[in-house]
Amino acid sequence: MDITYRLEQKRKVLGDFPGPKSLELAARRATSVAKGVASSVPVYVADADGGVIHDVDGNSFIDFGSGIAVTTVGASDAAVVGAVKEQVEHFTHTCFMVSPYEGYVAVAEKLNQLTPGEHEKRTVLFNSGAEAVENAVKIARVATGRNAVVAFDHAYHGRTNLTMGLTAKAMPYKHGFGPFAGEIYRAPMSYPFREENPQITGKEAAERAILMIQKQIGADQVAAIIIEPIQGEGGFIVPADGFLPRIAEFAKENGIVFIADEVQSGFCRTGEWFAVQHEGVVPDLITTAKGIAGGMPLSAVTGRAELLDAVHGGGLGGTYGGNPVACAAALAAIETMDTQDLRGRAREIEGIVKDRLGKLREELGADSIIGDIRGRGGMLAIEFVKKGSGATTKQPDGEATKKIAEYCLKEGVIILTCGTYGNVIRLLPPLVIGDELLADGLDVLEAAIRANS
Ligand code: PLZ
Repeated sequence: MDITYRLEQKRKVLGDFPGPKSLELAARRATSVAKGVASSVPVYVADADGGVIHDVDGNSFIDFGSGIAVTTVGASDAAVVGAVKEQVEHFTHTCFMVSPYEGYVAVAEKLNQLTPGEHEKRTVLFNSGAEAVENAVKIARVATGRNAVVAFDHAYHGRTNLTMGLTAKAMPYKHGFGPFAGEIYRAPMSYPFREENPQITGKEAAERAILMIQKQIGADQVAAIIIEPIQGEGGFIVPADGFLPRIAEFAKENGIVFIADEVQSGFCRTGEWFAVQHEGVVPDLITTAKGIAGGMPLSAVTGRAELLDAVHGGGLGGTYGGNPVACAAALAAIETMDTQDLRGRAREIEGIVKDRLGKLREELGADSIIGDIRGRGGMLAIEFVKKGSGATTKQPDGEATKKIAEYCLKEGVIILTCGTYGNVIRLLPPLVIGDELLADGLDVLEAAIRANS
């Protein structure tokens, strides 16, 4: 990695925060912004670069969240900023459905080339992850002439009506927002840390899901199986080896479209371009967003040409889908990922973090609150359990998790939680974070875990 940062890569908290400027903005927000939108931190952003976020009162936070896995190349990568500036000076929008432009085509070519599989591919662009997921399901339904869609326990696929239905967790995502779309079925996931039988293999866990599909839906009724190769909001759950390949194989045997939702796990985050590549799985459709465009809103469905081209002309689209500024940003972000070898950097980060956390777990002993350390690349997590329950009941400790995140924030490290039981801390630093800053952030996290052990 050879990066010149614009902002000093240092953590700096000036006593108590939120400071006066953040408080003033919070007061304005209270009377202007809908209460339903929650923010993880109480400070307002002035600037962000590399691994730091500066607030309006002069504090500098270490960013372990990347705006939920988005700013993989940083929040103001020079190449992305340059490409965006260049594009806005020419045109900000024409609508690809009205008057098309090269950027859209170039992003489609890039995605077809980068996604797994040597088959002929096509891509369609949208704005958000949810929109991509929703369209992947539409495509699968048209291509198969079937209706049913299978999602998994702990899944997160978005907040629109169809994707809420696919998402597992009720509070806060679905509560009160129904009725949900029909023909959505939920299959059991492979969740190694919480399996009743810890010996169950990935293949066996897949057979458990397949049996449910066969008995409760009928394989020939299923248009698509959708899965996050590493579940994000659900708790950074990495299925046991062999689970994904068997599910993909079952889909293939039964004419079911296998959709990998790589909105969170894609674009170098896990140490490969896409997380399915760790197990050599080739999805029929792949949904991407977040990291794809260095923070600009862009998402995509990429996959087998015969599936995407099964949709009638005019059947896919949207006013802003594949916005030219977002496309320019995507091409630049992908270039940065390539030239800075951010896949390699993600693997380095995995090594550094797992080494530190592994040592801490050893030191704190088997009955500590650290239940599980897992993840790949720069998508890593710690699942916390009530002290002493780790070897037996594995009782989730959401309280301790919250306190650890709060401790980190107070010390100037932004850390996100997740998980069905709210007991997982996830680490999603920008992959361009430097070693020193990463180590400093981990020092804080370690202290936070010790203080709550
Ligand atoms: N699929 C796998 O992770 C977005 C959303 C957090 P959008 N995850 C973060 C929140 O509270 O809203 C996500 C994802 C996976 C789809 C989505 C949806 O992407 O861009 O938020 O629509």
